[in-house]
Amino acid sequence: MSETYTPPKVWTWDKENGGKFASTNRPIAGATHEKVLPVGEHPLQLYSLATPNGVKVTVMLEELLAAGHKGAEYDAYLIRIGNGDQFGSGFVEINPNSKIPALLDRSTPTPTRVFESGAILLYLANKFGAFLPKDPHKHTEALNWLFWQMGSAPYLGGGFGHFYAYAPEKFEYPINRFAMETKRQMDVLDRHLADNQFMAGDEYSIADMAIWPWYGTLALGKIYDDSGTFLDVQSYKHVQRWTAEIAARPAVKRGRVVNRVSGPESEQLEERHSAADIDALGL
Ligand SMILES: N[C@@H](CCC(=O)N[C@@H](CS)C(=O)NCC(=O)O)C(=O)O
Repeated sequence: MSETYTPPKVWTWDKENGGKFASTNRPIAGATHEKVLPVGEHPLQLYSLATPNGVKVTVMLEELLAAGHKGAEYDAYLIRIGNGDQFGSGFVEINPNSKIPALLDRSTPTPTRVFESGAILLYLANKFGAFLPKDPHKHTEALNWLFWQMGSAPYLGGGFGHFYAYAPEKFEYPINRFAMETKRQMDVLDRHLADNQFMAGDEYSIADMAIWPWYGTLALGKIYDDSGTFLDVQSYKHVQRWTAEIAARPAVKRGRVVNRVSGPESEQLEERHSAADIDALGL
């Protein structure tokens, strides 16, 4: 138990004691096996899974396509992180950090690898000149909130979500600490969204696409068991208004099903190679 634990002088790896992700978590980086990644016909190759970090990118790609950017056509291949696909040699070449999502742009003179979901959103926004306001003030505001998400969500996911839903036991101290921080973050969003339609003001941007899959899903009560009740997410009225508005966007409905292999079957699409793959679900 944590109250009686005294850290040894030097930490060693106890393979049995990692909770739900014990089989994939390791204290070392690099590939565990040789595996060439599949490549489709489109300029953009995405290797991902429909977790909140993965959904950010498929929503952006679907938004770009909906806005008429044909160069945003993509093949989305499934990376099963529970099976350790992120440690295959081909994946590690694209993302040395072994985390989804990872993107390869084959339309550049030499292929461009992009990893970290925030970097991918920014890369695509710059490449297509879309979903990042041009006005300098709004542009900076979008980046403020994009980077806010990248720094904040690990406390929601790796902190609160891990200890509330995944850790092998319910430990009061970390659940309290991270519930407090998650509620503080929801209040930050709620106050901002009281005065702003979207994160960067009146323009929908990559900041909304980054934040919605995490905090919108939390607001909808669709993540971490009964965390919606535990954190009283209904009380964040402005977050609720923004969450519903974004959830209703056709591109969001399309993007969130790509590389999804859990939940209702009608919302699952293992791989995406054309618009027709998503159309077939009849969303
Ligand atoms: N900061 C990264 C986080 C990515 C991340 O944590 N991905 C998770 C899934 S949501 C993952 O691939 N985990 C596999 C592992 O940790 O081995 C990003 O935003 O892209």
